[in-house]
Amino acid sequence: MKLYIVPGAPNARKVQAVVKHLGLNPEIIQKDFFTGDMKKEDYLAINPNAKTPALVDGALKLWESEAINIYLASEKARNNTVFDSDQRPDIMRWQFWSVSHYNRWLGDIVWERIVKPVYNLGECNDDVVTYAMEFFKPFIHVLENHLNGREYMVGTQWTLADYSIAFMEPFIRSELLPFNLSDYPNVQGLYDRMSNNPYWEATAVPPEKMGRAG
Ligand SMILES: N[C@@H](CCC(=O)N[C@@H](CS)C(=O)NCC(=O)O)C(=O)O
Repeated sequence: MKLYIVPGAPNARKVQAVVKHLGLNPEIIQKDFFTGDMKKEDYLAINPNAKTPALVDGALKLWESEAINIYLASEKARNNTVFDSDQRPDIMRWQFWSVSHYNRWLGDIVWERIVKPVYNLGECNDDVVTYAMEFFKPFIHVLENHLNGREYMVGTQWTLADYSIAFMEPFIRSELLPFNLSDYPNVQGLYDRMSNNPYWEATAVPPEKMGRAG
């Protein structure tokens, strides 16, 4: 198996951490975020969206981080708990909620307020941030309430749902964001636990290597 990643990129780390959690050992191929590497023809044949992560397993070319995590946990690892069969409906519910609601808007906010200015990719569009915040706020309240009295999104151990929700962990405490995480102590607790999750920690890269292949 080959796993294509951009070093430090949150969606790629989400899959890399699950790979480690499952004890899998695919060949890791680094793509560069800044040089148009993902727009080259050979990579577009793997992922026409020019994004990472992507997985190649024999004839299968799979993109979308959540789909890759489901594939790895259900097809490539035995006896794992991250995609426990009894809890699958609940785990998948939070994966879809993450993609379509929570991280859908948080991603826009992080992109405008942090990634663009910090990596010289253009000016922050504050209209986008205001619009995204209106949608994001009710969802972070849902998450705060859900995590009341819980350490994990589902059940009593790490599942794909936690990786799906908390993969913006490196950005979430930034002062550039238009909200304060400490206003949501239960959500903060999940990110704090994720930052100490050994599989997640093992996928971190130093700031100067973020996005750079090699
Ligand atoms: N929905 C996709 C998102 C993938 C994505 O946006 N990846 C980023 C890195 S975190 C990327 O490759 N961006 C390159 C670009 O947009 O040019 C997934 O979950 O796999």
